[in-house]
Amino acid sequence: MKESLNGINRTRRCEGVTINIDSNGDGKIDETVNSGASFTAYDYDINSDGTFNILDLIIVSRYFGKSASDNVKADVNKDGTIDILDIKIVIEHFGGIHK
Ligand SMILES: [Ca+2]
Ligand SMILES: [Ca+2]
Repeated sequence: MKESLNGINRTRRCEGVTINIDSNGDGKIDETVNSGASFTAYDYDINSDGTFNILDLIIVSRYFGKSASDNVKADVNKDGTIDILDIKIVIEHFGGIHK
Protein backbone atom coordinates (compact mmCIF):
# COMPACT_ATOMS: atom_id res chain seq x y z
CA MET A 1 0.00 0.00 0.00
CA LYS A 2 2.79 2.38 0.84
CA GLU A 3 4.52 1.73 -2.47
CA SER A 4 1.37 2.48 -4.41
CA LEU A 5 0.99 5.73 -2.53
CA ASN A 6 4.46 6.80 -3.68
CA GLY A 7 3.16 7.14 -7.22
CA ILE A 8 0.62 9.77 -6.25
CA ASN A 9 1.43 13.32 -7.14
CA ARG A 10 2.04 15.10 -3.88
CA THR A 11 2.30 18.56 -5.25
CA ARG A 12 1.38 21.24 -2.79
CA ARG A 13 0.49 23.91 -5.26
CA CYS A 14 -2.39 25.87 -3.85
CA GLU A 15 -4.11 27.26 -6.89
CA GLY A 16 -7.56 26.85 -8.28
CA VAL A 17 -8.61 23.87 -10.34
CA THR A 18 -10.33 23.94 -13.71
CA ILE A 19 -12.75 21.28 -14.87
CA ASN A 20 -14.54 21.13 -18.22
CA ILE A 21 -18.03 19.65 -18.00
CA ASP A 22 -19.72 17.92 -20.94
CA SER A 23 -22.98 17.01 -19.25
CA ASN A 24 -24.74 15.43 -22.25
CA GLY A 25 -21.74 13.67 -23.75
CA ASP A 26 -21.92 15.42 -27.13
CA GLY A 27 -18.26 16.37 -27.02
CA LYS A 28 -18.99 20.05 -26.48
CA ILE A 29 -18.00 21.66 -23.24
CA ASP A 30 -21.14 22.94 -21.57
CA GLU A 31 -19.48 24.53 -18.62
CA THR A 32 -16.00 25.31 -17.39
CA VAL A 33 -15.54 25.62 -13.69
CA ASN A 34 -12.49 27.21 -12.18
CA SER A 35 -12.49 27.39 -8.45
CA GLY A 36 -9.83 30.09 -8.57
CA ALA A 37 -9.44 29.61 -4.88
CA SER A 38 -6.35 29.42 -2.76
CA PHE A 39 -6.11 27.00 0.09
CA THR A 40 -4.29 26.45 3.32
CA ALA A 41 -3.14 23.00 4.40
CA TYR A 42 -5.78 23.03 7.07
CA ASP A 43 -8.56 23.28 4.48
CA TYR A 44 -8.07 19.83 3.03
CA ASP A 45 -7.34 17.98 6.25
CA ILE A 46 -11.05 17.40 6.65
CA ASN A 47 -10.91 15.36 9.84
CA SER A 48 -8.13 17.52 11.35
CA ASP A 49 -5.80 14.60 12.14
CA GLY A 50 -2.71 16.14 10.57
CA THR A 51 -2.60 13.91 7.48
CA PHE A 52 -4.32 13.87 4.11
CA ASN A 53 -5.56 10.39 3.37
CA ILE A 54 -8.51 8.16 2.58
CA LEU A 55 -10.37 9.27 5.68
CA ASP A 56 -10.54 12.82 4.38
CA LEU A 57 -11.61 11.56 0.97
CA ILE A 58 -14.37 9.46 2.50
CA ILE A 59 -15.80 12.44 4.34
CA VAL A 60 -15.89 14.60 1.21
CA SER A 61 -17.40 11.72 -0.78
CA ARG A 62 -20.08 11.22 1.84
CA TYR A 63 -21.29 14.78 1.34
CA PHE A 64 -20.91 14.77 -2.46
CA GLY A 65 -23.57 16.92 -4.13
CA LYS A 66 -24.61 18.60 -0.90
CA SER A 67 -24.11 22.18 0.13
CA ALA A 68 -21.44 23.58 2.40
CA SER A 69 -24.06 23.97 5.12
CA ASP A 70 -24.15 20.16 5.44
CA ASN A 71 -20.44 19.99 6.24
CA VAL A 72 -18.47 23.20 5.93
CA LYS A 73 -15.09 21.40 6.03
CA ALA A 74 -16.02 19.09 3.15
CA ASP A 75 -16.45 22.18 0.96
CA VAL A 76 -12.70 22.42 0.58
CA ASN A 77 -12.62 25.22 -2.00
CA LYS A 78 -15.35 27.17 -0.19
CA ASP A 79 -17.56 27.60 -3.25
CA GLY A 80 -20.69 26.52 -1.39
CA THR A 81 -21.04 23.06 -2.99
CA ILE A 82 -19.36 19.77 -2.14
CA ASP A 83 -18.46 18.29 -5.51
CA ILE A 84 -15.73 16.87 -7.73
CA LEU A 85 -13.62 20.00 -7.30
CA ASP A 86 -13.36 19.36 -3.57
CA ILE A 87 -12.52 15.69 -4.11
CA LYS A 88 -9.85 16.68 -6.62
CA ILE A 89 -8.16 18.95 -4.10
CA VAL A 90 -8.08 16.21 -1.46
CA ILE A 91 -6.65 13.73 -3.99
CA GLU A 92 -3.96 16.21 -5.04
CA HIS A 93 -2.69 16.29 -1.46
CA PHE A 94 -3.28 12.62 -0.72
CA GLY A 95 -0.57 11.07 1.42
CA GLY A 96 0.77 14.38 2.67
CA ILE A 97 1.08 15.59 6.22
CA HIS A 98 1.06 18.96 7.93
CA LYS A 99 1.75 20.23 11.40
CA1 LIG B 1 -7.02 14.05 7.68
CA1 LIG C 1 -16.68 23.07 -3.07
